[in-house]
Formats: sequence, structure tokens, C-alpha cells
Amino acid sequence: QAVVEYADEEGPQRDIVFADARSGEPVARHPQIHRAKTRKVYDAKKGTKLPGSLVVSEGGDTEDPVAKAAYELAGVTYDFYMASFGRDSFNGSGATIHSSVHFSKNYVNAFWNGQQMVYGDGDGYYASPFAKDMDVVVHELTHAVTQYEASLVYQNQSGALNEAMSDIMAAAADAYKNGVSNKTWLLAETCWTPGVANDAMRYMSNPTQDGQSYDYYPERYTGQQDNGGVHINSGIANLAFYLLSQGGKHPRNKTNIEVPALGIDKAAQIFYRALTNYLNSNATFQDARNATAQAATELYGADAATAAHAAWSAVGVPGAP
Ligand code: ASN
Ligand code: ZN
Repeated sequence: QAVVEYADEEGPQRDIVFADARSGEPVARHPQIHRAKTRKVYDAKKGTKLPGSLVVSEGGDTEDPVAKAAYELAGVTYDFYMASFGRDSFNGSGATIHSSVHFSKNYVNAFWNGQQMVYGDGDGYYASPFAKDMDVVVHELTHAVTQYEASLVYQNQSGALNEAMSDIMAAAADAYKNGVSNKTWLLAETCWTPGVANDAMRYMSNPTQDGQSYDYYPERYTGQQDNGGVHINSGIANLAFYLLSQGGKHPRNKTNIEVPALGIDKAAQIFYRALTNYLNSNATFQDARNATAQAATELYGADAATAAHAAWSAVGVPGAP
């Protein structure tokens, strides 16, 4: 798809033009969207009271490199969602993106709290400031998108799908910004273990490489930790997305299915359409299989749906065909 920029009496405008999957004809979507991003970043000053004091608003600047990163990367995330899906902020109608940095002390995490983004500075050993890592910013803001769309319940299989959508959109945004490379499939590599080169928090092309994630549905975690394994079983869907994008087989030969490569752009369109049109709050992996196959059919036709089915079969999620 292409972004068409022009000006009318209201000022600079931007429309998204997609090629119709069947006819190839250009179709302008969301021509009504003329909104721009609106960001606010706050300093929690190592406390836990939110949001803290305002340090930068839209169009402004700050000397604080962490606050500046939170601001800039919220902007990249907004631009990714607008350019890729014609989506105007996390709620689809221009909501202000609020972010707080310097949350708590030695805090090794970041999160979306239902209303805003919150970033720790890490402890300098396991992690450096999370707001400087684009994967983290897209991941957390995608939790907001999911909240407004499928509203996937944050436990068990629906929770693992919720987590995977956040990782998947982080990868897609990385490709949007930087092109596809091996780093596309690494998550939070910029902030994770600053003293260790070339590692990452998670690995989409080979999820078990992190020592905790799972990559094969029949072996999925069914215990109580981590809300029923939301950050563990997400690897199963992450790997399905990787295989649909890049093609190939299960990295540990759990199955022998060869998945055709659609490329990350089409794979991301398929998963986004599944998230926004078909998944409901208690969706399972089998529901995700069917939702992505349906979305693939509508966007790109029968061969893409076959590829989507193959991707889920490759990670052991049952279903027909
Ligand atoms: N950083 C974590 C996440 O977004 C925070 C959490 O566990 N909710 O998944
Ligand atoms: Zn998450």
C-alpha cells in the first residue's frame, strides 16, 4: 500500500491507498482520517505515582534522553500503525499517547496499565532503560490496540495470543522502520542485558532460545505461572508468524511442514485483520488459526490462507485443512 500526502483547506492530509487483493485496483481507505499523533511524556522520578510530571508534549522537546526516546518511539509506533493499517492511534480515533519514564527504582520492566505506557530504567545488568527500545514501545502500545480490539483476556491461550500480537507488531514495526534483517526477529535486544552482545529478550524465529519460551503447541505450558504462560506460550504464535513471513520449517523439527513465505508485510496485515475483525476475548490458538486463515483469504486469496494454515500446522496447532 502507499501513503498519499496532499493538502486541502484543513491543512496537510494523508490517505492510505491499498491494492485490492483480487483485482489489483487501488482502493483508498480511511480517507476520513486527517488526525495527527498527540504524545505526552511524564517523569515518574523513580517513584510509582502516575503519571508524574509532564516533561514533553506534542511538538516540544526535552533534554532527558529517556523521555525523548519514549516520545520519538511512540511517534514511530503511531506512524507504523497509520502507514500499515490506517489506524489513528491505539484506539483508532486519535487518542493521546501518554507515557511515563523513570518509573520506580531499578525497575526491570515496562507495561501498559490500561491507560498509559510505563517504563522502568532497568537495573543496568538485566536491562537498560526500556523506553529506548523500539520493540518494547511497540509491544506495550500494541497491548492498548488489543485492549480496544479483540480484548484478549490476559491469561492462558488468549493471553499468549495477546502477548504474541504485541511481539508480532514489534517485529512488523521494526521491518517498517529498518527493513527486514535477522534483528527483526529479536525482541528488545536494544535494552536487554546491556553487557551481553547479540542476545535478546525473546527470539521469534527460534523461541526456545530464551530458555523459557515454548514453540510447539502439543508441549505448551499449562501451569499457573505467568498468568498461565502468557510470555511462554506466546512463542508458539510468534513462530507461526515468523514462518508465515519468512517461510521454512519448525526450527527444532517438531514437524516437517514447509510453510510458504508471504513476507512480513502480508503476514502482518493478516494478523492485524484477525485481531481487529475475528478474534474474541477468549480466543484459543485454534481460533487464531481460523481467524488468520479467514483474514488471509479476504486479503490475498486461497493460497495465502493455505500458507496461514501451514504456519499453524508447523507449530502443532490442529485444524482443517
Ligand atoms: N512487559 C510486560 C508485558 O508487556 C509487562 C507485563 O507482564 N504485563 O508483557
Ligand atoms: Zn506484553
